[in-house]
Amino acid sequence: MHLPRALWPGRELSMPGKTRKPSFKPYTGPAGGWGSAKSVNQILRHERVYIEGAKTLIEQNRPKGFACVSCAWAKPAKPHALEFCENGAKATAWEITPKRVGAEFFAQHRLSELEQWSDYELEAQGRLTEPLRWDAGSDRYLPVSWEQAFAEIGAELRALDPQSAVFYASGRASLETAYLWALMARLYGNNNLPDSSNMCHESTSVGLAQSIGVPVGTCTLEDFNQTDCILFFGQNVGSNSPRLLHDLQQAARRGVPIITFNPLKERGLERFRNPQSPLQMLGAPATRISSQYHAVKAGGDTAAILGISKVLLDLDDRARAAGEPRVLDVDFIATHTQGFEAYADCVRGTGWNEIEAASGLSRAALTEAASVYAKADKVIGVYGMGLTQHRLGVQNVHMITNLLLLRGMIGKPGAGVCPVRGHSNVQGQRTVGITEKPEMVPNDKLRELYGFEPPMRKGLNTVEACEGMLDGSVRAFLSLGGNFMRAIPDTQVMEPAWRRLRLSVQIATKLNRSHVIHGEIAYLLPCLGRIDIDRQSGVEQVVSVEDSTGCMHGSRGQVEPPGPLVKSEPAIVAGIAQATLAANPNIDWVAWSSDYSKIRDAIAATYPEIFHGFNDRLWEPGGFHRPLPARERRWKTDSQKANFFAPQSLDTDPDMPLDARTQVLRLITLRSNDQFNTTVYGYDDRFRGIVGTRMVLLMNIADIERLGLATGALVTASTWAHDGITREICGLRVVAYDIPSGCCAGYYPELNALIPLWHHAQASKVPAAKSIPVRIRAAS
Ligand SMILES: Nc1nc2c(c(=O)[nH]1)N[C@H]1C(S)=C(S)[C@@H](COP(=O)(O)OP(=O)(O)OC[C@H]3O[C@@H](n4cnc5c(=O)[nH]c(N)nc54)[C@H](O)[C@@H]3O)O[C@H]1N2
Ligand SMILES: Nc1nc2c(c(=O)[nH]1)N[C@H]1C(S)=C(S)[C@@H](COP(=O)(O)OP(=O)(O)OC[C@H]3O[C@@H](n4cnc5c(=O)[nH]c(N)nc54)[C@H](O)[C@@H]3O)O[C@H]1N2
Ligand SMILES: [Mo]
Repeated sequence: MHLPRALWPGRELSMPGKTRKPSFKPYTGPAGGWGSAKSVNQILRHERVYIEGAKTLIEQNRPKGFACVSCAWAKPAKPHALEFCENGAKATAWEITPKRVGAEFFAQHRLSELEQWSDYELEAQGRLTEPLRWDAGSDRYLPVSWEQAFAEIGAELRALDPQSAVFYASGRASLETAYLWALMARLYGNNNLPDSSNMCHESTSVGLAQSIGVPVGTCTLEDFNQTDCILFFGQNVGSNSPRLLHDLQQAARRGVPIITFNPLKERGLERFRNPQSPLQMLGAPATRISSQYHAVKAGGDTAAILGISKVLLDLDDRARAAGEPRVLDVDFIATHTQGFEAYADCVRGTGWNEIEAASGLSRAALTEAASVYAKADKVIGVYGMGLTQHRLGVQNVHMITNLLLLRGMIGKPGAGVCPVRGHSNVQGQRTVGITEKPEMVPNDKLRELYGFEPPMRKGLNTVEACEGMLDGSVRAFLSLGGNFMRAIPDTQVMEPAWRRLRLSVQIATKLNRSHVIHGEIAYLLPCLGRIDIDRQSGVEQVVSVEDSTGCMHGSRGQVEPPGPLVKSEPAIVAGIAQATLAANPNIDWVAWSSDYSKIRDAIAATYPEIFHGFNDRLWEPGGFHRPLPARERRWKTDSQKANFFAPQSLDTDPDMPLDARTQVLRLITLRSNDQFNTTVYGYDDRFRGIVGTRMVLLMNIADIERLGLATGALVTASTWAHDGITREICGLRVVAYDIPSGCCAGYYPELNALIPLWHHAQASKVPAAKSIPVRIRAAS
């Protein structure tokens, strides 16, 4: 199969009104600081929400305010004067923009034309305001009534085999909406509930559950106040969870060592100046964040952690021989864990040459990291996509947990494992039932409460839903937010399959590519965002979310909705459910969507351990925590212990060619400082010194020379694979960058056509977006 040589999106637009010539110049400022203040200013002005935006930002992440729609980082009980960051402010401005995209817009543009638009242009048109149905004759979206939309969607779904419909969720919708969405799918008859987590922290859900018996992290904000050492793997805090920088800054100022592993020197992990502190803005020096910075090779973390473990075992042997206090927590290991011997054997049996080659780090560097860890009493291991998005992403999660278990760093104050979640409620959606795995569902409770037999067949995750579209077994795709067609791998292969769907239904705030590529019958349904005031039967409703630390928060909308025809997400889900499902005497969709406190009662009845008294606890300052057995050293694993796992391979991308002089590089796809996933706010990445373009390839100078390329030259990247499919992206500009030789980096989602669908984590099926084997050649 040969796909066209791709330069997609066909063209790039700069921010309207000012065309910026692409330029590349290392950024010398800290994260935060005046650069951040300026950037917030710019987006408020650009989205024309200066006064409204400033007022709204004050309510961000505050008690009785709204939970930020950007990242999932924890919200403190005692918020800072302004509890928002540069990127949270961008997300807010982007959502409350007064720009609108309604029927007049679609009357002017056929979908075949909109397909040529960039991600930026599509979303920048503004908020969707009325329900739309694709009209085949004119190739346009035409207005339709909600009644008609629900009726046709319901009729189509009823006519299909329930196994052939998919209910995708991006991680932004509230706990209330997510509960209804999952219940609707199960009443309809399947567990086809893939979500964005399948491309993200599913390696965490699988790996941590096996290691310590909980699918989520064990740390709270209080642990960050008490910790005396932080190990930080593969997460770009400055761009993707900037409020965590406050916690890191406070720790760094207390002298807490922060040891970072990342192939790129991310500015937020180097230096930070708090833009909300007048003193710091007026000249106090920026805080140094990382005390050690190790530029590990992409896919090299397992080897790096194995190396650190090796030093720890050596230090422990010596301490024991000298009769000194032990370095390993031998009591913890004996009482609470299983599998230590096998792990220790693997560590002792692996040589330094192998470890250095696979990690790209020297023995001396790993010894330096281990020596600091060995002396600390309360250690937190933080990580992000740099660990999860690899072929052996689950192994990476096991490895960071092994490292913490060696010294008893789980289940005590100031210590623990801390995956930094992505979407603002992605963790919560799983907690209230969005999962394709029936064993994660309280099926007995569902039977008892709603008197039906929940489906027990495993549902489709994201990769499997794509496979189903390719083989034709998936016929309908309903999307609760997100931009599936841009976020998934192999976008060029998938788009034709997506067009063969019988039914595509998109519930969304803004226009994106997954809406303009569509099925035979296609609906685009506009919904309220979390910052909009949501009135049902004249009464303002509130919703709730779970943050990265397992803490639940209420959220109250602040601004008038974008138009009278826009419905709330719970109302849309209820509308589809009513039109699709047989009446059930135990379920009143209208009552639920008119009063969300009734949905919270249903959530509390289904998950009493976590959500008892939900409505009463909704506004507890700082939120309320879900119980986490691992925090109390109760291990809900098969062995009833915390498990060590020996790695199966040192390289987390074992199908990459091994030869160091190979022509194949490991491509890391990542986010800029000016995007939220597929939402592109602009074409600059301030921290990486890239201005005016996203079509870049960051390369080590030695690789540029070795491959006969030149800085600034245009190149083509093609995937190294043997499945007969040509995957290519041309028009990428080479930027010489401080990145380990053998690795290169570029932006998601522009490069997603290069990731084969099968190139995913073995155990979790998370696409291995951080290590794609590619060849680079000069543009012909
Ligand atoms: N402003 C903003 N905030 C966001 C998002 C956004 O797009 N914009 N997205 C949200 C979502 S859904 C998510 S999941 C999170 C994502 O937040 P992150 O987890 O930070 O995800 P990435 O930007 O993909 O970057 C991952 C980091 O891992 C590093 N890395 C790459 N490969 C490796 C490796 O093999 N080993 C190690 N140690 N490091 C590696 C990269 O250099 C980069 O610094 O952020 C959330 N927050
Ligand atoms: N190559 C590569 N691919 C990746 C990644 C990577 O690092 N590299 N990261 C992966 C990760 S971690 C993730 S989480 C996925 C993200 O995948 P998705 O979650 O599917 O994508 P988003 O870009 O977050 O979705 C943006 C769209 O959501 C809609 N939206 C925004 N707010 C709301 C709302 O309140 N309600 C509703 N109904 N709709 C709303 C808007 O229409 C907007 O266009 O991408 C994955 N893909
Ligand atoms: Mo994510």
